[in-house]
Amino acid sequence: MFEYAPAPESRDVVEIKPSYGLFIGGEWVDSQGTERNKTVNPASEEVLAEIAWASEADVDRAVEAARKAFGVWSALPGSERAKYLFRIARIIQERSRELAVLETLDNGKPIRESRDVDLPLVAAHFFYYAGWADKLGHAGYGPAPRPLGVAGQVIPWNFPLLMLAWKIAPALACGNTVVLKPAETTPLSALLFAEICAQADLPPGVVNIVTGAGETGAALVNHPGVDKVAFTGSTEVGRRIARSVAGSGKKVTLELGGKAANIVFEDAAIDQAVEGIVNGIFFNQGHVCCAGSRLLVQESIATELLDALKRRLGTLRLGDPLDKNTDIGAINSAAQLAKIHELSDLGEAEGAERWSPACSLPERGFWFPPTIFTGVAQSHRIAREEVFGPVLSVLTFRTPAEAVEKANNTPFGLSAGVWTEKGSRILWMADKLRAGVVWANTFNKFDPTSPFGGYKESGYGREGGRHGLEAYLDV
Ligand code: TXE
Repeated sequence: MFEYAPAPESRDVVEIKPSYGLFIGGEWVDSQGTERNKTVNPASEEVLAEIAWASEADVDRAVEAARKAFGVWSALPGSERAKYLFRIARIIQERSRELAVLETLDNGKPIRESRDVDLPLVAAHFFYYAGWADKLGHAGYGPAPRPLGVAGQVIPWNFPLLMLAWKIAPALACGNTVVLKPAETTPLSALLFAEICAQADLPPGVVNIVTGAGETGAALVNHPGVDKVAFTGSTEVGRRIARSVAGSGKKVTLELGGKAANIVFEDAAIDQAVEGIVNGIFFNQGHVCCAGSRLLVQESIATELLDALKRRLGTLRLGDPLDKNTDIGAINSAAQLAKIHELSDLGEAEGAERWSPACSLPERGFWFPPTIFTGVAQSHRIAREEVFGPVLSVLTFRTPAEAVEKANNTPFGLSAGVWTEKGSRILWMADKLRAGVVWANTFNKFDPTSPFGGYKESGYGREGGRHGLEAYLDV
């Protein structure tokens, strides 16, 4: 680590209330249950606010409000719905500094990422789906695409506002109404989004936000008034949801875990690949479902590549997420930190070799240094399970066929990366890799026009692009 001048973003740009209720039917209401939760800043463990935990009765009220609003919202011409979505997109842009700081405080991600990646993508998704709202009767959908009704949406903590945008923007564009539950450790940006809906004069009940833990999520997805379930989170909970709604007639999309291979061939541009590997696994502390958590490197360049990668890791700055120079922020929660420790310790116990650059961790908060494991076998749990942290497992291969075999040797199938200067090899690999997204000579690139989603245990359904609309329409 070398010396640098801190450049902290002001946390005063956002006002955080001491306590929050639920946003139901366009109003802030208290939860009917007595339980409340505290959300903390993972970089300091400071309590940011008290959050209501919605009970079954609260979920009931929210679904009722969404049902009532559905009649009005779905009957609006698409061009009218578009105006609301464009308005929301513009307010997000106007308030993006506030939203970015809030996201960083509640989640622990570096401000550079929330400011330059999350927020621009959030606004872009609302703009993109606003553009679709008046075109749904055309563009190959036939004469009568119909919204599904009330969407129950449950999202995780790694990209709180972006996951909200992925879910709410297409749902609303198609004429559905929404009850959304953010993750228990990162509710604040969704609550500020509720304020933005009110600021945009969105009709009451079109968007409802209920905060709470897994029980609230379960009450929502199992509610008989919900027509469509959209979930992003762990494979385990996704499985539970799929089981519990089976036979209910609800449409379901699940976006679950991943264990992506980032595959580097000997003819790749090494410097570019190193940047892609770093971005692939250390972006957002590795709290990314499509993170490039397995590096597959061709044996002939393994030493050279690893040396370059280690040199680059030595330049990463870990620390205050509000500092604009920070590359690696805080781990989102004590529970997630414990999971990263457990799997990493296991990696060592199973015989892999662990390496981290010299770096001091702040005393308070939840932190984990960027870490590389070499000598990893395919059977090691660290090579098979999602760590969801800044931990890279390195494996080697000799031939393209072996690379494909190893890359596909996982129960997941969300994403993959290929680094080579040979175009024909990119096409061949993209065809053979069982992954919903294959990036070539880049990684973690997102765009509202592109469908995203997994094969196998990574879930089903697609979000983003035209395909993302299909999850919210019946024809
Ligand atoms: O996820 P959960 P957790 C993976 C990652 C991580 C692990 C655990 O490997 O280490 O999951 O994270 C709500 N019915 N991913 O425990 O529990 C919950 O309140 C309905 C990958 O945080 O799946 C939260 O809003 N909802 C992933 C959301 O589900 C339920 C992102 C996700 O929490 C519920 C997050 C239930 N029974 C974690 N139980 C990705 N694909 O990006 C919980 N929830």
